Amino acid sequence: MPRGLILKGVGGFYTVECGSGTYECRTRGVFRKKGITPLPGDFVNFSITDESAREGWIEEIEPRQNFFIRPPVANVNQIAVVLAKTSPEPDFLLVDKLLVTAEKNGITPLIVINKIDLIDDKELSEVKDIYKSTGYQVVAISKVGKQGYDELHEKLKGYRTVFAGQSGVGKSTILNNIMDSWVMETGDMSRIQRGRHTTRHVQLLSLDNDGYVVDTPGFSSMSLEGIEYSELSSMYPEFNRAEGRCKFNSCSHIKEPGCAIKDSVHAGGISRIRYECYQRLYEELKLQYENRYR
Ligand SMILES: Nc1nc2c(ncn2[C@@H]2O[C@H](COP(=O)(O)OP(=O)(O)OP(=O)(O)O)[C@@H](O)[C@H]2O)c(=O)[nH]1
Ligand SMILES: [Mg+2]
Ligand SMILES: [Zn+2]
Repeated sequence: MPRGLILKGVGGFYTVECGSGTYECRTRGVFRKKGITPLPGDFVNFSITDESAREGWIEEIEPRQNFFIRPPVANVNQIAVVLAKTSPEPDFLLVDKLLVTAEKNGITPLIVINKIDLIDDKELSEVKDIYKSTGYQVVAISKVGKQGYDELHEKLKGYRTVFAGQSGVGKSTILNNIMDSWVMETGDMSRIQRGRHTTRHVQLLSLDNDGYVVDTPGFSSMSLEGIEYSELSSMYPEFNRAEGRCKFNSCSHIKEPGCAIKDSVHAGGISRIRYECYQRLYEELKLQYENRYR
């Protein structure tokens, strides 16, 4: 039975990509009975019912490495967190929520600084410095002259990447530019809609370098799910390196004396913005925990 990857699902039909192109597949009632809905990003085994019409049935869904509810997509292994230094003003807390979610799910984060045509080198360095000690990959890009896009294309190679971030940072613009240059011809390729309040189907776009990309609509807020406040610091990679040197073993890096994290913030090793987001998320998660039985 051929194995393929679901690119999208619309009205009970799933576009399944395999080595020889795409097939439009329906699903067996048995999935519905089990309460399983196939998602874009699912790897499936399918049977071909009509080769010339390229139609088939999805027979099996492979176990998922992970899945998101919003956007509904499975098996993502990279999150491109898009931000801009200006227009809109960056929401660093949202950026950290996305980065922490990536860490929690074992997904590689990629930081994409967009709209660099609107800022100078000094401002760009300021943003880069925030994430320097995280060790995360950073690319700086602009739609003007497609600056940095080749480097971005390179970073997408071999990954299934979901683009996420605040509304207006330019995710759809980036996806459209990527589509113009690097998307494989698979069926209908309607352009990604811009602006707010546009409903559309989540779709994996197949790149020419074994990469896949998914756009998401922006959001103004997001809550962290399934993370304990006590494990938050382990999701800040730059904290992990300094952690052993805190005076108290159980240091939460909030109020304790002799905290190596706070020392590092003062010395400029760890970014103050990252630390302040940590503090806010810690308090938020602690409150969630304390109210868990209410
Ligand atoms: N100056 C400049 N403007 C950009 C750049 N990229 C995107 N924009 C503009 O930013 C605005 C928002 O872009 P979108 O691509 O719709 O942003 P989005 O992140 O998809 O927004 P949502 O779908 O609401 O989440 C548009 O007017 C774009 O033209 C860039 O590199 N430079
Ligand atoms: Mg958009
Ligand atoms: Zn500490």
